Amino acid sequence: LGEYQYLELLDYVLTHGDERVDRTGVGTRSIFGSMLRFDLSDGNVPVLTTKRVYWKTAVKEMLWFLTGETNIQTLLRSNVTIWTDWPLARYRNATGEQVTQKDFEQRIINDDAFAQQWGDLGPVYGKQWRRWAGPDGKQYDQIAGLIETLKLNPTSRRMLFHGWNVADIGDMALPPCHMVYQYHVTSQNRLNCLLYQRSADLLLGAPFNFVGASALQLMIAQQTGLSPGELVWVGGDVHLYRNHFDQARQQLEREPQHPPQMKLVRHPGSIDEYHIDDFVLENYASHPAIRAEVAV
Ligand code: DHF
Ligand code: TMP
Repeated sequence: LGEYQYLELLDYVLTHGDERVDRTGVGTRSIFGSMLRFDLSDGNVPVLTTKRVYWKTAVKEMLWFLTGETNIQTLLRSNVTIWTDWPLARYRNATGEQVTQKDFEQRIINDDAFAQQWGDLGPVYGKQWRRWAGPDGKQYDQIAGLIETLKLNPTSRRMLFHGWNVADIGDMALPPCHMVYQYHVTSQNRLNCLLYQRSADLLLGAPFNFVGASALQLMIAQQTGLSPGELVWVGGDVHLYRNHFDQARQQLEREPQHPPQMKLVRHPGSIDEYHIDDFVLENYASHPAIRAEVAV
């Protein structure tokens, strides 16, 4: 069961992680290099059961990446607040105004000019995935290219898309964490995905990344006439923040349940036409949510 692998990793980082100071100043225990494998072939998806995971939020985030947008306005309009902290910190630093998160979010939602000035994360995921700018000024749609290759040449070893656009890193609110997605088709027509994540907040971020990658794998499989296979997750710097240790211990005391199944209830004509109501999660029996602060 994939969730046991996750819990084992959580336990390992907690007990053997290298203690260090990180960019955020919070401090982490960290290990370098790990792999988790999740089997999606029987409909199961890695939505953790040892705590409640807000899977719809993670799927909405993935759908937002696919639109190519980088402004949090559309995310906020769909009630997703997980990216607010970074534009908010920037706004507070620039203006010295101690606006509350709620007020800031309302302003982004209602005031387009304000959103344009303060709500953009820079050329992050959506921009690089859908509109990577070449030196010639041409824009490259990596997702469309991937789907085309999956259909025309599924034995290709070049089926991937990448977020790490070196020239743009300096303009991003955060350089991409989930960075490379590579795909592979088996002789049984199963679509595998390997996600390379250079930096993983194991308690808060990673569970969302498993859900986002799974949802994407389901969509791409549907669009290419394949069935989902394995999701292989590879982490670079895999860490637990100091203020997440108690939450990790609490989670480790819980018994994992059978994973839920994610289904697509509609077959849209293209990768660009999915919305959140196309996803249902069945048999999700989870332990209660575990609250944790995100390090900004
Ligand atoms: N920075 C850090 N330090 N860790 C992250 O995981 C992270 N993730 C980012 C951006 N920067 C980050 C984007 N993804 C949450 C989950 C994912 C995410 C950002 C935040 C989060 O706070 N999750 C909570 C609340 C979920 C909700 O309110 O819907 C959780 O309990 O899962
Ligand atoms: P870094 O850029 O200094 O590595 O900080 C990014 C932090 O955010 C790090 O703790 C990893 C975490 N993170 C995830 O785990 N998943 C995500 O999807 C994102 C955006 C960030």
